[in-house]
Amino acid sequence: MLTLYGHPISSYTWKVVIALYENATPFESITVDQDTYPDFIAKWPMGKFPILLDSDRKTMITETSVIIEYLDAYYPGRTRFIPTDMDAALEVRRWDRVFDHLNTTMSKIVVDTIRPEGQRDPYGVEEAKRAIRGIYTVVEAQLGDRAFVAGDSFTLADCAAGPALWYGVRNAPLSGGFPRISAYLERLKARPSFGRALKESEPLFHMYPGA
Ligand SMILES: N[C@@H](CCC(=O)N[C@@H](CS)C(=O)NCC(=O)O)C(=O)O
Repeated sequence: MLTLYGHPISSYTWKVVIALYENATPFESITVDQDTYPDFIAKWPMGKFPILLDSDRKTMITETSVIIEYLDAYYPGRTRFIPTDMDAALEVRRWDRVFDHLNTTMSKIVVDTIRPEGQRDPYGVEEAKRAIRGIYTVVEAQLGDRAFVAGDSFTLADCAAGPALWYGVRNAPLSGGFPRISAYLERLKARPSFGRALKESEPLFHMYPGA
């Protein structure tokens, strides 16, 4: 039995949930909230979610990229997240890293909006926006006429891309530029796995800062 500790509006949780939905992999979901936090933090004092517990294999996996590689290895399905060819696998991992940079950088902008007055960091926010523009530039060039970011099939990198871009464009808008990113995000949203994750987040979306 797989158990995922996460949160319905957390971008990194979406990344893993997308991978689980891709292959209809059964799992139990535990929302990290006031009630479950003590149990979660005891398991993973770093406090970063999601984390995945596998009771059959008596193991706990953390870090979303590793969780998805784990699913690909031990719970494989129709969608394979890491290509078997080494060069292709490196490309997938590389773009996964780029989108995790986007995800983490974007969250600096979000967190700044909920900081107490006097403790905001306008310089850090500008720096984050500059970094995100650089990420958009490399992603736009990479997409070319590819259907997915690392080629013709949906992989780990696309699991990372959907949530990072979805939140990214809300906090650092594409502003009419980056047409390939815009079209790519629409393709990702139309994918049933991501569409389902988005739909399920709706009841709690009011919790998102600035929603
Ligand atoms: N590198 C981590 C990042 C996970 C992460 O930052 N998750 C956010 C939620 S979307 C989180 O735990 N935020 C709470 C915190 O940083 O205290 C991963 O890929 O799993």
